[in-house]
Amino acid sequence: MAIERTLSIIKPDAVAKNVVGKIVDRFETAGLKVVAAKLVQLSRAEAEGFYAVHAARPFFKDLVDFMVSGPVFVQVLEGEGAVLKNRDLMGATDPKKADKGTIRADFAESIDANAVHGSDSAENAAIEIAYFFPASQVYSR
Ligand code: IDP
Repeated sequence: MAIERTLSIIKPDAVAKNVVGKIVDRFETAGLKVVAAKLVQLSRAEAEGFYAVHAARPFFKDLVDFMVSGPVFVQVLEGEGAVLKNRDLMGATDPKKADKGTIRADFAESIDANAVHGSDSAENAAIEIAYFFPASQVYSR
């Protein structure tokens, strides 16, 4: 399988719960490497831009309100099949439906406050990574 990169965001609920390290440990244990990372307070415009694909959805305002409610930990993960591997580690969008042992099953409260974001395709990963990090701040290793 090809070496890929994916964008991961540890959302405000998980940052507030002080489980950033525990979540990063899941990625590292699964063989993914952190090749860029920062803690950032998103502006409304940044959150709206990031989730623009969901702008017409009924939950859009709640989603943006939540994403600006506190700092998020944004990182680029690199490794074999990183996009799918991250999605498997995250679990289903609704933590009630997420498989046991996944990040959302273990750390998320609800479909709104669901601990993590992960790119859903290699194409979207490239767009999402560029949204947060210039190429010079991604350190392949
Ligand atoms: P994903 O994060 O698992 O890829 P998406 O369908 O891309 O899920 O939705 C983006 C985010 O929007 C979700 O992580 C969740 O926080 C929020 N969301 C999705 N569906 C709903 C919903 O039905 N109600 C409330 N929030 C939702």
